[in-house]
Amino acid sequence: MVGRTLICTACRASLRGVVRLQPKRSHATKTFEPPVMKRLTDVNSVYAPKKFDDLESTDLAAYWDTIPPSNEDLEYADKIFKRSRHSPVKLFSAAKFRTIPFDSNEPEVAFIGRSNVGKSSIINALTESEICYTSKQPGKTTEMNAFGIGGTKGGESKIVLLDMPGYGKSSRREWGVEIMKYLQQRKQLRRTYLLIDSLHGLKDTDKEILSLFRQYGISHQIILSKLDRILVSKLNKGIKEFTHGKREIRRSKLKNLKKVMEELRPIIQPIGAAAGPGSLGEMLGCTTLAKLSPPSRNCLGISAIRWSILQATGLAGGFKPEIVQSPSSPQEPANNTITPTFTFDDKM
Ligand SMILES: Nc1nc2c(ncn2[C@@H]2O[C@H](COP(=O)(O)OP(=O)(O)O)[C@@H](O)[C@H]2O)c(=O)[nH]1
Ligand SMILES: [Mg+2]
Repeated sequence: MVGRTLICTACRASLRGVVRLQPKRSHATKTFEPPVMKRLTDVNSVYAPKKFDDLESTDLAAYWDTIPPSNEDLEYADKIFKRSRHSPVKLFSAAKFRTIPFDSNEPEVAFIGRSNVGKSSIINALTESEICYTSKQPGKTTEMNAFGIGGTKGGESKIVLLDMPGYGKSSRREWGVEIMKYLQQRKQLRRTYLLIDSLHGLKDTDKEILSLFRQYGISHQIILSKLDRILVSKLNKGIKEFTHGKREIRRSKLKNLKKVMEELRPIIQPIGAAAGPGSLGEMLGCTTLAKLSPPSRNCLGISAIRWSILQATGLAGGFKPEIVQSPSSPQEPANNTITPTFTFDDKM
């Protein structure tokens, strides 16, 4: 009873006209909102886990030197990669660089990384298909496999995705030789995506390949794969809950992912001209185990990778490259180069 004043009912009734002891009940239920409660709600929405469907493009990626894609950009990218009767299509498999068809016109992007890092699974997720063979056992992809996407009836594919044999466990030396030939000499190659397992981080072999990229000026970007492994609360136990349960990610896990990316940045973008051109200042992350709700059903982070591929191949924003045909041989593009339809004269 300490601190409380007791007032008899009669006095209370007479006092009500002079001092408002308590808000009228009808008034209280309609408009009275305790300010403290409101603040708590705000705090909760800031700290509450993020639902898969509420994730923003910057949640699973770092855009240090580039502009994050808008929702319209991501929708556009999803449309280009939409599965159809003509997309994806398998174009070729080659164990040797010299056996790859040299006269193709489509821009290419390649996926490389250690065995089992998830290269084939990412291509399947990008193409909404099972076109690539995936396996728990490392070393199962033994050739360079090319898949075309965005094709139409009677029209060739817009972009070619290359699934490469992995390095590291169960890999073979000659695969590395052929892959390096492809990366150094393929004129159609626009960007190489190096996959890093988000849980294991950069291994020595990854660092070696990064230094080769810089040495030979090969345009490259990092993708952190298997994000589920660092976004779940309890590894293994939490994975089912993550993919099929609440389908949400704790804010602390998202913050930790940003930290992982920041720590990798000085290694993938070493400072100094002598180091050579580093990775693109944009790091993407994805997991092929967790999907958005229908109708999208995209794996987490996949749309951002699609948008990045469109940018790498010059297909973002409706840019249409024109293939310059050599007059002497109409079958072959001159120098295999793609030239934009751009003119310097001012006649409009
Ligand atoms: N936890 C987890 N496992 C994955 C993910 N993507 C692929 N895997 C598994 O990793 C293994 C290797 O995948 P694969 O795509 O064949 O790797 P590749 O050797 O780099 O082509 C397979 O057992 C996949 O099911 C992912 O996002 N999260
Ligand atoms: Mg594979």
